[in-house]
Formats: sequence, C-alpha cells, structure tokens
Amino acid sequence: MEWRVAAIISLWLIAGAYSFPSVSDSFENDLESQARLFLAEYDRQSSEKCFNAANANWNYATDIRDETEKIKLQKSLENSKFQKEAWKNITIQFKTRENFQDPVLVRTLKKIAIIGTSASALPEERLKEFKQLQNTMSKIYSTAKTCAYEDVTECNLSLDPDLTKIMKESRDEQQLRHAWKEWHDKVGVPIRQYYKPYVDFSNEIAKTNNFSDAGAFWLREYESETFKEEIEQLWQTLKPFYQQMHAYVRAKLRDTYGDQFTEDGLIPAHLLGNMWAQSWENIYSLVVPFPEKTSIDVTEQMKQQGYTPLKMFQVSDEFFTSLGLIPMPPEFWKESLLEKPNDREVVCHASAWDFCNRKDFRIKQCTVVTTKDLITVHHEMGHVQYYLQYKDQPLIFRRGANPGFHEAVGDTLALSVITPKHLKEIGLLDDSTPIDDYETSINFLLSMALEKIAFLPFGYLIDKYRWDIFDGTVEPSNYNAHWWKLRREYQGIKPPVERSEENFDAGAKYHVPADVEYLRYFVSKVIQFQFHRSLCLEAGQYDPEDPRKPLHNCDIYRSKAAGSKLAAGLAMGSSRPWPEAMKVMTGQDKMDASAIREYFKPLEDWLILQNAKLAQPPGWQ
Ligand code: X8Z
Ligand code: ZN
Repeated sequence: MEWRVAAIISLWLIAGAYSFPSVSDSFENDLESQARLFLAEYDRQSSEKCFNAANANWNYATDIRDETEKIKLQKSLENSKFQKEAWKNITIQFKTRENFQDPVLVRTLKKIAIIGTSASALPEERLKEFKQLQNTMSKIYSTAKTCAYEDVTECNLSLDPDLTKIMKESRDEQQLRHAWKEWHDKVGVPIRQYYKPYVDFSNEIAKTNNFSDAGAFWLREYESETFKEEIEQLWQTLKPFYQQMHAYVRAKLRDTYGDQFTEDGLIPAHLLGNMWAQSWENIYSLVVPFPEKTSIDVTEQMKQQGYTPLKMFQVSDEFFTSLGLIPMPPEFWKESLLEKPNDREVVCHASAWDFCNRKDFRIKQCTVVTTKDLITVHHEMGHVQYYLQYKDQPLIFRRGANPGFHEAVGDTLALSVITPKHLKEIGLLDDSTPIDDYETSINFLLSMALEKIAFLPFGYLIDKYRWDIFDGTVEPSNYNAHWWKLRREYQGIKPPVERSEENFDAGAKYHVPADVEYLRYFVSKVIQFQFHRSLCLEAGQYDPEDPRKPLHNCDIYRSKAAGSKLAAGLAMGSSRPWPEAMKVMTGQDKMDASAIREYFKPLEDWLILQNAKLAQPPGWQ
C-alpha cells in the first residue's frame, strides 16, 4: 500500500481506537475535533495528489504523446484511488457528520464524500477504461487535421489557428461550407462511437453517488433544487431580445449570402463567423448598423503597435492590479504557455490551471493577436485571479461559488476593458475618435450583443442536449437529429449540408468530448452583468439616473473599491452556498436578467424599430 494512503488510514485507526459510550454532546465534540484533525491531514495529502495529477495533465496537454498520456492516466488514477480511501474513511468514521455543530465542518465532509465517490465509484479497472475513453475522445478533437478548400490534397489544417481564421475572415460561402463540413466530419464522426459508452460510464458514476443520472450530477454544483427552472425562466426573459438579434442579423446576411436563405427563417450555421455559430462578433463588419461611425475592432491597432501574446497578458495583468487585485506570480510568467508551439501537438482550447500547491498557476492558450483573443486573455486571467483569491481556503473549497462564477470573473473585467473609453485610455483607439454619440453607442452595443446575446441559446442547449441523452430521453439512434432539433429550436440555425446519424455534430464542440459541463457559460453570461453593474456603482462609474453614465460605458479601471468588493466574494471560494458570495459581490442573492437587459436597453429598442422598418418579423419555423 502506498504510504500516504496508509498514513490516512492510520489516522482513521487512531481516531477509531477511542470507544465512546453513546452519542452525546461530548461524543460529537470529540468527533468534531477528530474530524478536524483528519481533514488537516486529508488536505495535505490530497493537495499533493492533486499537484501530481495536474502536473502530469499539464505535461500531456502541452505535449500530446503516448508517453505523456500514459503518465497522465497513471497520476489521475492514483489521485482517484486516494480520494476513494478518504471517502471510505469519512463515511465510516464520520457517519453522524450531519449532526455536527460546526457548519463548515459539515460542508467540508459533505463535499469530500461526493467528490471522493465521483472520482472513484467504479472499480479500478473500469475507472481506467473510462479515463482512457475520455482521453481518446479529447485527443481526436485536439489533434484533428482537415483538408484545404483550395487544394483537397493539402490536409494539415488545424482548428487553431487555420479553421478559426477561415470562419472569421472568409466571406466565400463555398469555402466556409467546406471548412464547416471538414471539421464536423473529421471530428464528430470518429467521436460518435465512443459517446454511448461514455454516457453509460457517466451515468453509472452518478448513480453510485445517489443521483438519477449524469445531468443531475452536474447540476449538484449549483446547490439548488430549482436551478433548471430558474435557467429556463432567465432564457424566457432573454429570448425576445435574442429573436430581435436573430432577425436583424438574418436580414443583413441576406445582403451578402442571399441565395442561402429560404422561407424557414433559419440561418445556415456556417455564415455566422464561428465554427459552432456560438458567438457572432466576427461578422460584425457585415451587420454594422452605422458603417461610417467608429467600431471597436482594435485588431489592426494591436498589430500595428507590435502587440504579442505576452503583451496581451501584461495588459490584462495591469488591469487586474489597477483594481488592487493580485498580480500574477513569477511562476505564472515562467511556466505558462501563451502561444501555440510549432514542434509538437498541444490542446489548443484555452484553459487556466491551479496546481493545488498555492504557488503554481498557469494559462495554456494558443493566443492570436486579435480583439477576440484579448477578451479571452482576460477570461483566462479571471480564472487565475479566482485561484489566487481563494488559495488559502482548504483544498475542498478552492472552487468557484458555482461553476458559472468562475467563468464570469474575467468576462466582468473585460466588460470595462472593451469600452471605447478604456481602449482610448490604453492607446488602442485614437484619442480624437468621437465615441459619445448615439450611433457609435449602437455600433458598440451591437458588437457586444453579437458576443453575449447570440451566445445565450447555445450556452443553454449544449447541456439541455446532454441532459436529454443522460436521462434516456434521447436514444443513440437519434443523437444527431436531436442536436439539430435543439439548434433549430433555440438558436434558429440549420446545418449547411445534409446530416445523418453517421454524424455526431455535437462531438465537434470541445466541451462534449472533453466532458466539461457547459451550463456554466450561460450562467456566466447572465451574472457577469450583475457583477459589472454592482462594481460600476461601487466605482461611481454608473448612474441609472444620469444618461451620461450608462452601464455599457462604465470602466472600473483603477477602482480599488470595486476591486475589494470583487475580491471579497472570490476569496470565499465554495466555502458557502453561492447566493452568499453573490450577496457580497452584488447585494443580490439571485441570478437576474435585469442587469444584462439594462446594459443593452438602447440596442434592444433600436433593433425593434429597425426590424419593423425592414419588415423582419422575429422568429423562425
Ligand atoms: O471554453 C471556454 C474558455 C475556457 S473555460 C475558453 N469558453 C467557452 C467556449 O469556448 O465555448 C469561453 C466562452 C465559452
Ligand atoms: Zn473559462
């Protein structure tokens, strides 16, 4: 037996050596002290296991090879095995934990009990099989290569940067269609065969944890019995706005790609500037309301000024520290991977890493010098800021208040960074550019809505789709049909080429093969505006009564008051239920769409008028 496991068991044995006459107060008190002792040791050993697993995972993700894959699997299994032992000890030793006086202790034990099982509910061999399966799927995704449109014998195009660039820049319908089809065929199709077994494994783990299926298991992190209903409610509130956006964009796209549209009102999925049609900011130039007025795409400025990926991260770090937040530590700058290397395969999908040792925090991102990536840089830096803020919590609480909080931190700051006012301040927009007029605001708000509002139905449907698969509503024979049913219903889009049950188009989106819950991004899109509103009020940069200080113009740059309010919520990690963290950060304890509506109000009004003028009734068949 491995020594750390032995040590933790011996700790349990020492604790168990006491014999107690009955369950009295003093019994519980003693047991509580023992639990604290146990947890201190658990924290130490668990952090070490977690570090080893993170390190091996990093080595794999930044250098995909059989050897790194093998070690990653091994370290991950070791971690799971340890968690299983810890879980066993807790369930045996602290059976009465629910009666403990100290609520923090109760919460800690409850979390370990669940996490422990999730890591290891399966027998070791089965668990290994499951992890291998997950790896196979994400490796297909991360290493896929596609053939060029111009020359189909040239087959070494990657998603990042090649296909992403085509989707963003090409206005050639045939080329876009080709790139879309290549990606979905080269990734979705081979992943399909692994998905059903993955679903079965995931459900088995959920069930041994007393959840009905893997979808319910994911939802546990939101600690609310009514979370699904709350999300549906938010979507219903925001749907009319999405439909106005959809109608406006559809009308504009008709001008460019007229022959691609039919009476059904659906938009072909390859025309929206993004492989998954998940956010539409890349087609801004095709839909700009007032072309003669200023737009905020600063990509050209960044290039002219010689921006590098490193410089983008430095600019972001400066913004965080201007709020009095924590600067990235030296290890971060030394160890992060900020550009795509050309001598090896890596997982390009951007991610932020906590190595569980309170010291090592990294980002892995195949950064390209564009406005969109500048936002993603802030997004990732937000994750690391969260890690830094809660690093002194016990390991078990070093998580977001809920998964949506983690996704919202960097985006919240980016809402300030991307304002024309701030871009001027950091020299990315010419000082003499007028930005305060109505038309420029509408241009700006539309570009923001292409990112944020267009995303909402996508952010919702990915997990709606997987909930339906996990709970058996959808059979494997309908995997692809159901995907397109939801894509049509929620997003109002259709596939550019005929699809069948050979295809598995959901599998061509990173988070599906990578087994990452997605509702977090929907939640994030809503709550980041609540955070923004609250921090802007705190910074004195937003006044609902003053038309010269609208929410969308607010920049919290250099506001220590805003920074400390944010930090107070982040530092809690997941030690308390999320409404408490939200209360600290916003004064509210619920998700609420009023902030996002408030932010976009001028645009929503403008769109309604515009669509009426263009005779564009929102909606589709
Ligand atoms: O996956 C991400 C981040 C890492 S957490 C880059 N995002 C989602 C996506 O790319 O689909 C950020 C926005 C939504
Ligand atoms: Zn993220």
